[in-house]
Amino acid sequence: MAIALQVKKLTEQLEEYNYQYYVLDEPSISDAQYDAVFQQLKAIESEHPHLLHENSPTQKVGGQALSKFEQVAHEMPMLSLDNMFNDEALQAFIQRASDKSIKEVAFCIEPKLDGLAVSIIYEHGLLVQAATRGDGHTGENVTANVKTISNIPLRLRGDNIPQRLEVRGEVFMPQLGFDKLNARLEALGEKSFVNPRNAAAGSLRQLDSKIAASRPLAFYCYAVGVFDGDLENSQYARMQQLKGWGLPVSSEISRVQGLDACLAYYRNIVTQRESLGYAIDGVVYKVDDIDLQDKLGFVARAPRWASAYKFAAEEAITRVENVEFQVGRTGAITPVAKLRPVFVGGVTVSNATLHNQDEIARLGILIGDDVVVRRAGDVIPQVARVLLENRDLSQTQEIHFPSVCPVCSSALERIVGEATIRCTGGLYCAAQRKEAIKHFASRKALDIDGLGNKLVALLVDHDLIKDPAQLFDLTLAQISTLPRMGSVSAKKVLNSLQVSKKTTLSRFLYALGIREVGEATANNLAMHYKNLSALQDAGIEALKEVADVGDIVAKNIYYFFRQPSNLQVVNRLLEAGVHWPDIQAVESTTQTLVGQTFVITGSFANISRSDIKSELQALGAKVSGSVSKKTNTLIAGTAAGSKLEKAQALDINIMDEQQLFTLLNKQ
Ligand code: I6G
Repeated sequence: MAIALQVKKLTEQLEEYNYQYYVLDEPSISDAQYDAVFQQLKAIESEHPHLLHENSPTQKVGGQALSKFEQVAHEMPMLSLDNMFNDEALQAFIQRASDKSIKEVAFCIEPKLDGLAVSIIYEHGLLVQAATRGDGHTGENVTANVKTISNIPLRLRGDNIPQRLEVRGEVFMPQLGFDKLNARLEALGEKSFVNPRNAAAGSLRQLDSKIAASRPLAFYCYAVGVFDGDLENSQYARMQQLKGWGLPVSSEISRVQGLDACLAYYRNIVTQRESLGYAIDGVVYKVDDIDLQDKLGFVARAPRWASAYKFAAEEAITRVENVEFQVGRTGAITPVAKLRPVFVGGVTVSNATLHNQDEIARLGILIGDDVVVRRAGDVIPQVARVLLENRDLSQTQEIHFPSVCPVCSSALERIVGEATIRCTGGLYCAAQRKEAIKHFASRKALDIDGLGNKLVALLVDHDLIKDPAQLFDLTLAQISTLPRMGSVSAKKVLNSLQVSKKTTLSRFLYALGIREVGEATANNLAMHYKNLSALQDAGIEALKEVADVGDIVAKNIYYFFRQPSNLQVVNRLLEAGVHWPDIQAVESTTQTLVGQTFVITGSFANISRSDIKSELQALGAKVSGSVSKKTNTLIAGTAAGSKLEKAQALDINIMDEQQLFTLLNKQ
């Protein structure tokens, strides 16, 4: 037999065995038999390297280490899910979906794995890219690591596979593999992982894919992202399609109707939780009908057609050894219980927030008390209750709320109607200064690389900066004389500071740390006012016209810009050269495609699809995933499939790559 044909046959044989083993859970041969075929293929590939394909089943071993992960923009944002914590919330979710439907609504349900979300793209059936969720818009390119995960096919099998298909799902580490990995690390004298989720995250973020390959990771798909062509119109049926193409889908997935069946599924999974062999933290409910999903749409960053019913938080008993008072960015004083370390909800907990003075009174807690601590998912550990029956008055002490700020000794104030007590020191208070500067430099704000918490603390403690604007006055000499800061790191920080000056109005507004102005509100303000001075001049009533801005937020913004010290910081930042593109000017000169809807299909020789999408959006266009009567133009690359046919049938304008480049004004 010709060697190339033999390679093809052995490859197909191994792919079929993998499918039987990992997807169907029905192996047809022994491990030894599998290994014999694997070794045969490997031997041929090493003798005939030109026949070695990068997606060969032998290539699940990792390759050269990377120096860093590249950033990947998601073509469709990777959203998060809303959470539900009781049966009533589930009932309300089902009701909201049912209100939009004339038929009884079916739900596709599956356990919520406690791992990391990833997006995997297949083109012409071959795995070409895998990325972490990141912030939902941009993640890290972890293709080399994901390719080593045993149950992820490097090539899809079967018929009618979309030319381009993005699958989304969870990478996780099964319990058995986790236990073995930790035993191995401990035997080597290395640090073990605290829980399977951290182990999965640590493994997926290995720059050396050979290390990732040695880690027992697994994957289950739970959604389709972008795709060409047509898929089934039901979530459940889509998941079965993915399974048919060789992708692993949870065997617990089910389609049911009605509250009783939805609740029964949840209760059943709770009883099975310990025996599943992997960590889960709830159950995900999705409206099954994709048309109904589209009708329900999205709210903020989560779909209205899906929600996660989370398991009750885990609890453990421990002792309060002390209570400390932390000062936050806005001066809020938060009492924090320092606990005898206890393992709960997958991590060792030694701090729990007591929120405020009212909560201390409500709990009736004393230092030295035994308490029940509760932790769910990523939520900050809470003290659920005090075990009064264990209290020994000779061993307990009352908690005294400080009468002045524990950091700067400024007076404290409590606004009527608010539970929070705040330090009045503002940026005079070193704690508020540190938090304000950390916030200013954070990723969603000015994103100053290298300016981490430790360096901020050093800068403030050495009295080098008192507010964010002074960051831009720092000199090489000042930074490099700080402990553990050589001149190389200092130069990097100065360079990052320089780079960060070029920003956007929305990042700048968020960075200012105005109380209750988060990322989304900052963006709404920027889009509404378009420039800083219009926003600064706006009155409270006018501010309330901006999306998501209510009375309290409007007042926070208004008074922020009436405070001379804040205005001074803003002006000094502008003088230091912090700048952003003028939104109005950009819009009037470049928003040439406003009101037009584009669809992109096929492959392009000189530009990626995500770049086409970003460029069109930058010109004001809407980019949609499917062709309809509302589509103005289809951008069709090579091997464009059913979207091209549909666009032709609907007589929609079609552009090829060359015409697209003309439109985008590119060479
Ligand atoms: O975070 C998630 C976990 C599980 C999900 C999800 C899921 O389905 C089983 N599905 C969606 C649509 C999203 N997040 C956004």
